[in-house]
Amino acid sequence: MSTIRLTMAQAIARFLTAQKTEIDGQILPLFGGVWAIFGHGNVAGMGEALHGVRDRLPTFRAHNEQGMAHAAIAFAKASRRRRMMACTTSIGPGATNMVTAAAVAHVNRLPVLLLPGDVFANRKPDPVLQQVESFSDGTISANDCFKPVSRYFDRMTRPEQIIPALQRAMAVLTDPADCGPVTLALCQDTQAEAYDYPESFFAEKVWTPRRIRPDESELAEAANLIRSAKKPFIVAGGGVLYSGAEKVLAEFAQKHGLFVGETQAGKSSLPHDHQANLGSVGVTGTGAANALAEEADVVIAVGTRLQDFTTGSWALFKNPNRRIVGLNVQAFDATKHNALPLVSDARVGLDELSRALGSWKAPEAWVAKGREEKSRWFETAARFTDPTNAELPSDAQVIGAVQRTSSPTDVVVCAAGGLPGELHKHWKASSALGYHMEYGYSCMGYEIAGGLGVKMADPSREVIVMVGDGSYLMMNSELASSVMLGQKLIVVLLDNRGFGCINRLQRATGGESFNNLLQHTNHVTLPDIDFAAHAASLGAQSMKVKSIAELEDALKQARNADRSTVIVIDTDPLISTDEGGHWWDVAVPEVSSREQVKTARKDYETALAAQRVGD
Ligand SMILES: Cc1ncc(C[n+]2csc(CCOP(=O)(O)OP(=O)(O)O)c2C)c(N)n1
Ligand SMILES: [Mg+2]
Repeated sequence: MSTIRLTMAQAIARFLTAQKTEIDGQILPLFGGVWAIFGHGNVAGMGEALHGVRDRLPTFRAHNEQGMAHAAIAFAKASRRRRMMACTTSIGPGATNMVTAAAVAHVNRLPVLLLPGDVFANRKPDPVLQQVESFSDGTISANDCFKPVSRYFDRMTRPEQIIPALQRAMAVLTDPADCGPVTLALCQDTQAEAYDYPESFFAEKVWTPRRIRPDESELAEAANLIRSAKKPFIVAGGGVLYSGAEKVLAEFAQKHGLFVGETQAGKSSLPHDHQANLGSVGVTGTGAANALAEEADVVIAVGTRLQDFTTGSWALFKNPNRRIVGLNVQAFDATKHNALPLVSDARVGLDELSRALGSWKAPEAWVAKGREEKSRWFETAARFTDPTNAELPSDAQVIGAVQRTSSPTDVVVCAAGGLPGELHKHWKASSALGYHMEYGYSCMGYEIAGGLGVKMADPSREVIVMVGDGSYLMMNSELASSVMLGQKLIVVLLDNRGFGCINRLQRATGGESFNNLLQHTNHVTLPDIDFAAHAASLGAQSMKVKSIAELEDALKQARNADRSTVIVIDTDPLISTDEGGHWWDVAVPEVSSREQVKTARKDYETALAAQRVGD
């Protein structure tokens, strides 16, 4: 067996360069690059190794470990999980800064390879700078925080351990059902230690996605159930996009007379104007999709985790005889809420299901209802996004302006605040992956870093990041990275001077406006934050606009700009779209001295009665 003597860090770098993926017949590196912020925990080991492969595997310097991991996660999502990135950090704060991002990847089922530095395996210099010392357990380090938010976790204390560990890492990262974050904690001394690695370990490997085919009896049962349906309805989740099932879904819906509601992760599965697409479903759903969801007797849930925003906290699907077909690669999801599981890749599963259904079609009366609901919703929705002269426009009116100046291939990126709900209802996605919403973890601060990852995944598409003032203030530093890397973003920053959506939620649950909008906080001076000046200081172009008309002009200019551009607009914190949507379970206090809370509690108890448990 021929071997090559490398440090463990060099072996990791070399191994990563050998992993390939095939996309549309083209062989590409599986890893689009490595994000790195160095410290004593990785600069000598991983730093030296990454420098050695920089012509084959680029290293990108970020400003915040959470931000760089967000970029990596967004890159994987925008690449339909067919490409990914790695992230290396120092030990201690550099590592734990990345834990929240690990949770983002874990919840959203997105592959990312996290390589935090760790304490010395030989423990000779203990405690090293930034070491978290447990009084009771010598094996614990700061990196144990990654365990609950990693699909696979391992700690490298000997250089040869990386051989099985990387093989297991690849198995997880490329598995459509199990994929998510992999954390390999790299002890600092082990990174620098040499070993005679077998050459075969570094052989090129091309990964192609495994398409899980349905089990025959599950398929037959699902087809039987669907054939019995009078009011069938499809919920399309992120799995549709990851499997590349958009075309098959469109054909399936058309052939069998079915309508589709899209989840946040599933939005853009069908073009907005496809006859079967009723738009968003759930808490932030369109009136059309929710009207059908409420009555549906068979819900075909494709590639969705069925989180509360999709199921209206499990009160949306109101038909007492309703059954669910869970078409999912992951049995954990396929069997949720007593669903009839159809464990399968979305594309293959829909294709085979269609064959099994033959010429079966949903009853004409139900199809007619879907058509009517759709045209009614689009008339209703238009008035929320139409142009306005209002001094403080709503989020929806800003969305309208962005939509009017956008092109069909643009990607809109968002994650938290009031915008996700408004975008889910109103954004008209024309092409697959044109809507990139991180709404599994809805992590404030994902937006700009995520936008950067989306742009790196497909630089040919214009990436428009829509972000609230709260999210922007929480994390904006990868804006500087986007300028440095020449990866242009258009950022539309909606400044409503605080946490608008949580203030509205607080009021809706009977609370007093408290600690959300800046004006309702403990303060000596209310800051008048100049976001345009802030963005300019990070190297971006920026401007503040005073109206929707000015916004549209600025957006057109931004499209021609050669670097990231931030457009700031003041918005109304109190308005959101009051049409469509569904109840969401947010627990209201059982006792309170506030009359408003008592009233809200009564309404809450009434709403809870519609929540289904166990079926
Ligand atoms: C990291 C993180 N912390 C807290 C929250 C809870 N949260 C959700 S939206 C929100 C306010 C967002 O403010 P902003 O970005 O200005 O959007 P707005 O609500 O004003 O539309 C908060 C605090 C969260 N989603 N993520
Ligand atoms: Mg805000």
